[in-house]
Amino acid sequence: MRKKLYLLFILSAGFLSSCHRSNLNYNFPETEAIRLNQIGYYPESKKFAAISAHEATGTFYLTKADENTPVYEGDLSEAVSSDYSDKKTKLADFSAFTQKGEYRLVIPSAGKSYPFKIEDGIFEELAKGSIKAFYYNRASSPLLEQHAGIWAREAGHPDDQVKIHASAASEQRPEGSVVSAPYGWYDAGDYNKYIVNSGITMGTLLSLYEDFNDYFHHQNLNIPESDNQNPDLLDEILWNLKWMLKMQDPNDGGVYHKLTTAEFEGMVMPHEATNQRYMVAKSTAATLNFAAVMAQASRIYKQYHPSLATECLNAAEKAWDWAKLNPAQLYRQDEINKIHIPQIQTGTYGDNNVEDEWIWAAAELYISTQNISYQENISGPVDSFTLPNWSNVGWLGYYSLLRHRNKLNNPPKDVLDKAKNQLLNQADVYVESVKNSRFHSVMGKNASDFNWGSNSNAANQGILLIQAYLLSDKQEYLEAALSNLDYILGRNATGYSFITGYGSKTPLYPHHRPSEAEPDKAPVPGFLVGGPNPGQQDNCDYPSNIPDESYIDETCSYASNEIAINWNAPLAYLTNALEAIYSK
Ligand code: 9MR
Ligand code: 9MR
Repeated sequence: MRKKLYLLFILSAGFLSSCHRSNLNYNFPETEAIRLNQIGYYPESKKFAAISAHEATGTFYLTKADENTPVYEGDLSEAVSSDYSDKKTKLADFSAFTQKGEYRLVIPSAGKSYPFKIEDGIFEELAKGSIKAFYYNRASSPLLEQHAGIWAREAGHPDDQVKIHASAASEQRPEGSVVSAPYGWYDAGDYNKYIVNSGITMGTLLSLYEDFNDYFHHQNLNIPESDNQNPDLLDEILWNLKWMLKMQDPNDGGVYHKLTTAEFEGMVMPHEATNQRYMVAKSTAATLNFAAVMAQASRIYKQYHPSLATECLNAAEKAWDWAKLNPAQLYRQDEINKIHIPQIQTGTYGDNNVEDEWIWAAAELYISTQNISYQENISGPVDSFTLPNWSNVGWLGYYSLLRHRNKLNNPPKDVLDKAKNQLLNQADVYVESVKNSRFHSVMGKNASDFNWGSNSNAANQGILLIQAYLLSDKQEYLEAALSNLDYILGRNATGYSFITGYGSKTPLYPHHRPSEAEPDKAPVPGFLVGGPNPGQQDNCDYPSNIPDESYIDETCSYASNEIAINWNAPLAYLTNALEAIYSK
């Protein structure tokens, strides 16, 4: 039985102070065994903590963070087992406690948790930080102290002298000719810029703006453009958009796969990473990602930068035409390296199936132009729902079609109905899976949730649930989305809050060159690390092979502890969407 002990304390201030002087038996040592959202909870939302079953029995308590007096107590759940290990957890449910403040959770057999808050706007700072992270990864710009604080740094990578690699040579732009493609965000812990991964990243951020634009008219990120009249989110996205436009060959509309050094640079600051950069091979996947992003951007920026919006739409149509003529230009780095020098060893983002890219590009072009001829490429049967990732973007297209369903010329009713059904069915599956989950989250139901960048799966599942909420208004979808943010912020098998600088136990050694190159500083904040990945492709010394524990906070570990723009974008979506919804 839960007892609302705190009600007693408001009866008399004298009772409260004498109570907290005498009642020392809740003063337990802090333990990381109690897994909870290390930032906190909304007053009205579900609140759970988890603990491994053998460490916990009986009753749990909530105390104020700086006092040892219990304000709430409850019973731990029965042990919940895992489908892919013999580990069990018990859950503490304190959803009924809604008093604002700062607390700790105490389990006498284990200790007391990190402090956490119950507040309105609990994720407001994190929501900003998740977007500000993109600013910190800007290429071609110094970061000034007034915006970047201790992470101020010199400009790196002007990218105004990029060489056309042999794989990208054309009549007008022969091998070795020089082009300019400045700006953009570094992809990840490395300094290269890849169009395919920019695709899903930009699509996710632009969709965040389309879904919640009101919210962004008040958000201040303290970036160099914060003083102008436009939403900071759109200013930040613009930094990468300007770069992407330069990745299109104006002569034929094809888009280069990436702008990169031949090999990864060392662990140095941006301005010290000065090796020659190349434009490498045009590809169908890059060109269709580009078409989708430019088409979506054209409708969003129309109000702010009309001529840029026109440029984007023209670029999108030109890219589409190139893809029609070159539908099977897959990016095969091994093949390129057999015939060209220098060999290119950086990230491949090779995608052997571009069906989903056609769907996404067609959907965005159709929405922005209202030209029904694009329906040809989206009217095929919608398969079951598949979670978006950099190589699987079809559902970005369906999300957009559903978002604009009431504004379409001659809407493809059949496609829209199917997409809506499949989206809601998947959301129901996610809601169900929380019920038997060891960490009370959607994330982690299946061992297959844990791959390279697994934390982005948690965030992308959250996006699906927010889409379901927007279509249905059902609170349970919102709660399920929140359960995955709780997972990311510490209610998980590792005990880490996976975002640099946000939480009590956070990654200190992310695989991120600017963070590694200045080891005396805290890592650059606001970045979501990849997370548990039993693939362990980096051969670092992991503490566990169990899928949800296969994570190590070491710079060595690019397969579990790197950061990346396509992982931060869904984090930004999830946190900002929740804040936008809960602040209404
Ligand atoms: O730093 C690189 C990281 O961004 C990539 O995700 C990773 C996989 O492609 O590769 C990292 O670079 C490593 C390279 O692959 C092998 N030599 C050591 C490099 C730094 O750890
Ligand atoms: O996120 C990518 C992951 O899905 C792939 O399995 C992995 C190996 O190809 O590459 C990841 O992307 C990396 C990219 O290749 C280079 N920059 C860093 C990216 C994140 O680790």
